[in-house]
Amino acid sequence: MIERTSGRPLARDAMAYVLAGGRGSRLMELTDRRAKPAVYFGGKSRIIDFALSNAINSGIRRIGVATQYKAHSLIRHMQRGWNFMRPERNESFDILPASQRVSENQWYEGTADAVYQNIDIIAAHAPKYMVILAGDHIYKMDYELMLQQHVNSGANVTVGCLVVPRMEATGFGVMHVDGADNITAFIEKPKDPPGIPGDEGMALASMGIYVFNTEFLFEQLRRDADDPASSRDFGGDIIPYIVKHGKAVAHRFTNSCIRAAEEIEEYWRDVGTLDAYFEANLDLTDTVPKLNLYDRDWPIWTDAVVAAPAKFVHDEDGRRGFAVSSLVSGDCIISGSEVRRSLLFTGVKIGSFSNVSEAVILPYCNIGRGAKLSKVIIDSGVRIPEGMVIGEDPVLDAQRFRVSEKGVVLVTRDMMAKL
Ligand code: ADQ
Ligand code: ADP
Repeated sequence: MIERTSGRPLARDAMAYVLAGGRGSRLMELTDRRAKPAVYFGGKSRIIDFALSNAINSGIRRIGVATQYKAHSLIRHMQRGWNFMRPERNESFDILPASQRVSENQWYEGTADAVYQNIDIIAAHAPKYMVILAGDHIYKMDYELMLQQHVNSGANVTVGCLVVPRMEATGFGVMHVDGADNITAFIEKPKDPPGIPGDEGMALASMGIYVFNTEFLFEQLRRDADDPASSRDFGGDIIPYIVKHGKAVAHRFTNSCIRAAEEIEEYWRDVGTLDAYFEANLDLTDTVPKLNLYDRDWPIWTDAVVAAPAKFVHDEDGRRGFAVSSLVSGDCIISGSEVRRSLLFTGVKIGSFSNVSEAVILPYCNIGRGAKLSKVIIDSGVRIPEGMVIGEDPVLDAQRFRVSEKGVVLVTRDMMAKL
């Protein structure tokens, strides 16, 4: 862990640019109606709140968010929850849907194009540094430390990276570094990822987050736009080019992840699949989770809806309603039923005689009397009929709902409507 140096934070001269256009198709029907960054996470947040909170908590006050795929839910969330920047203090929050600003018939082609098409808007804010972020990862990180390394090393680009098991690195940009963490090679999503010399079982993977000097970034984006062979992607085109022709430096996540209660939170998850999403949510039900949502020094901001307090009541027969090892949001009512190791988002109502365990239940769901749920993800607004059992019979579940590789059952309103 590197300590921050004193003086004016570099973050005040930076703009965070969050790429939030991807669908996240491995989340299946959970991203049928919303982009992956808009998917609910952790009891009351959405996935994008983590990158945005990191930016705010790092001291960044200019933020742009590029949206594309099914952006309505995401845009609504940001308008409600993230609209507190003050232009008179040189702060800004720009939502930048792919809006064919450069050419009449062009959506964002790749991640680099999602920045290129908004160069004029970024230039108007005149940031000295650009912090390019992915809107779909769960982690807590102080970008000021990455900016400091970027300036001190004189790099053209600084790439956030983490160490992952080599065979899990096929979905990442994988790099080699020298003794000073200069990146000497970068391969996007290799089929056979190269290991770390001396530690062949592991690989150094890009987190898909980058720091640039703004002028240098613009030069690269313009050069890339003139290259007909480019796919307009940071990981596929821009970063490999700079590694070859300039100075690219790796920034290790371990150096800037957040210290909470004297523990370093070296926690980063892509939550790209239903199983990873389910497990990362359930991680939070541990007595001492690896990701601390209760750290007042590094809060995860979100759209705070007006909601009545969560309530736990006896049913008419005196049966206790309770939840244990669970996160329960506002507007929830648990009546005469048991909830264990679960996350109930805003407005979930659970009827008597129900038994809920290992469940991620998104906002405004109704669980009917006597229902039995285990190992489930219930999408927002679903009504589970009285007495329905989910999570006990994999064959029946697979006929009615989506079952993940590890046996987690996803239930959506559309699936329920077809029963
Ligand atoms: P991927 O994970 O494949 O690789 P990619 O699909 O390029 O990521 O998306 C990166 C981010 O950009 C996501 O947040 C996504 O929502 C957003 N996005 C994708 N297409 C977009 C578009 N057209 N417009 C706007 N936003 C868009 C990247 C890097 C790898 C790195 C991993 C780490 O390329 O090198 O290892 O991230 O997860
Ligand atoms: P997302 O879940 O991504 O926001 P939707 O608009 O499909 O996208 O989900 C919201 C669901 O929750 C809808 O069924 C909607 O009726 C319900 N909902 C949202 N806000 C409220 C609210 N304040 N009170 C009651 N129901 C709500």
